[in-house]
Amino acid sequence: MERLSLLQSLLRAEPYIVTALTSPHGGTLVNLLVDEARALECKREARDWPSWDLTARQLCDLELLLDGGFSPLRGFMTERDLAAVCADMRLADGTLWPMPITLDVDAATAERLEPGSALALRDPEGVMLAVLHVEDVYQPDRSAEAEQVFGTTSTEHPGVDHLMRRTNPYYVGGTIEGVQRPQHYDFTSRRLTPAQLRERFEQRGWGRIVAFQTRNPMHRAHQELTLRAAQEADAALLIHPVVGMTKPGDVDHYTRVRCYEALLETYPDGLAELSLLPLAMRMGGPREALWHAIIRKNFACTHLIVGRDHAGPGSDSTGQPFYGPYDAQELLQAHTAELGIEMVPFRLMVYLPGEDRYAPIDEVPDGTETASISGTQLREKLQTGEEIPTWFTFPAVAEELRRTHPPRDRQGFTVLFTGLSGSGKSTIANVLQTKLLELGGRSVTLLDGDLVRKHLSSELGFSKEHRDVNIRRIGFVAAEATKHGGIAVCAPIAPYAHTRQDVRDMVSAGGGFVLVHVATPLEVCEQRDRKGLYAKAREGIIKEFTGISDPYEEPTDAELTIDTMTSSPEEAASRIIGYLIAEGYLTG
Ligand code: PPS
Repeated sequence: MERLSLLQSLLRAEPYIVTALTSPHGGTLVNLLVDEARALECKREARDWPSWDLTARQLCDLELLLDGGFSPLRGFMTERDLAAVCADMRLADGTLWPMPITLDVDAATAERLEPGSALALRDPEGVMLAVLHVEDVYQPDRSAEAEQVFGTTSTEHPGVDHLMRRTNPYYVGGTIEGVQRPQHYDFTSRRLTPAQLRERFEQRGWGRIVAFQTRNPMHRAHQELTLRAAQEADAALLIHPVVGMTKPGDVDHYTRVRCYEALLETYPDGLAELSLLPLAMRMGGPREALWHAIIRKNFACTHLIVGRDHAGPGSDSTGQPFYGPYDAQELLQAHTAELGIEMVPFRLMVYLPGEDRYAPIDEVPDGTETASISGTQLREKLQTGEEIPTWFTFPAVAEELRRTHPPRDRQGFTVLFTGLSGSGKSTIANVLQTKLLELGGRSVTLLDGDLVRKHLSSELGFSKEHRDVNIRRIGFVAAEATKHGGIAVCAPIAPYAHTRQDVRDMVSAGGGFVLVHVATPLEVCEQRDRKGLYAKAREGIIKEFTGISDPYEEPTDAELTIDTMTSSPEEAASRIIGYLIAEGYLTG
């Protein structure tokens, strides 16, 4: 679509203020923020409207909608647009747009909405950020969406996992009026909007700009790649890392930004700019690469570097990659003309120790010695405190990573026991706590099932919903203790696999996580029946009893399985200590 006709259609379709900025850089930029008078009016009117507190993902999406990073979108997708995007990577009007941008809400909120109504969108503190003028409310087919967008329904894919497990059941489509931008307090001078970046490029006299997208710390290979790309494209360089949401388990953005700032110092003067992108990635591989290109065009870039497995989630648990390593490059190639931004494709960069330089793997003659350090290998080096070679990364970057990733024996960890009532969890947890205290040097928090229910979760029952809340509370406390270098030993039944996974995710962000399955069979627990609960459960006096009238999902991901028929509590605790020493969490 031409700039002028897009601008006309934007203004014609809008009953309220939508400004559009045309710049020599990038295409037409949508700006959904209204002026002060209208913002005040919206806030006043909103007293009678339903409200929705935006999730972390939705906050990221809203910010890019408001500032025009998602131009030409003017709101969250209607059912028609979503169907077209899923099927053809296009909006219903034919504009190329590969990624669903939807607002998911719960049933209670959906019930209060209909076409023509307004929804106040608020940040987690309740500050109103925007109005959504509702066009439709619909229930999406999330499996079909997963299949079409990500090419799989496997929840091992983080984008699918988010869609299937963390997305509310209703979507609300409609246009947006922005009242205020989401507030950030970190690295504020580095968070340039598309309009600000356009201005910056103009000030610097940059006409050709190649963007580098990343969600990882940057090392020498990345610097070499970006320098080569800038040279090839005869362009200046924008290092444009994602600081919204990335793949679970990634290095946190605070650490990464300090790493990027250290690296920026090593670029030739006047060549590179660093700006932070508040994007929530979906890890959608080729489709996501196309999306990244559209976003970078909005941020006034003329080129985008696309390397190996761009925005891909890697492989599933069987080692099968979700996308081919160069699928993203192929898809972008096919759409270059329509995109209006060029791709600079790159192969994997490898180090040539004999020549002390980096080169793309396809330019390395057969038989040449090469070296590289994978993300997993780097994590291992950080965990063990092993030296990180200077050919791999700049010392200042390594130093930043060490500050937030101390070796494992200085990190906190959580041991989560799971097993049926009466399986022996509490007894082993108590022995483990005592042994850990005997070793000394760390604080230990014991979160036993019964104790937690007495104090932290005293108002909860045993419905699925309540059990989930209970386990997430335990996970929250354990994650806090772990993050601060302590040890949490938890012993609830934790019967559901997905809630255990949530605890694993919460804890792993700040330290180690060990799941221990106390696998005492139901018959044995029932025979022991130390508290007389099984008898009551069989008589129906206690409802929803795990193993009798409520399910127990056996873990398939436990680090350790304890058989209480063949080992005593002391032996079980010793085995766990042995595991913790072997994994580097404790020194022997
Ligand atoms: S859960 O599912 O993880 O939230 O359960 P948890 O917090 O560990 O609580 C389990 C203890 O509560 C007692 N109890 C029950 N267990 C299972 N199902 C039902 N309906 C139930 N009602 C009471 C029981 O004593 C459990 O203690 P343990 O130590 O596991 O035997």
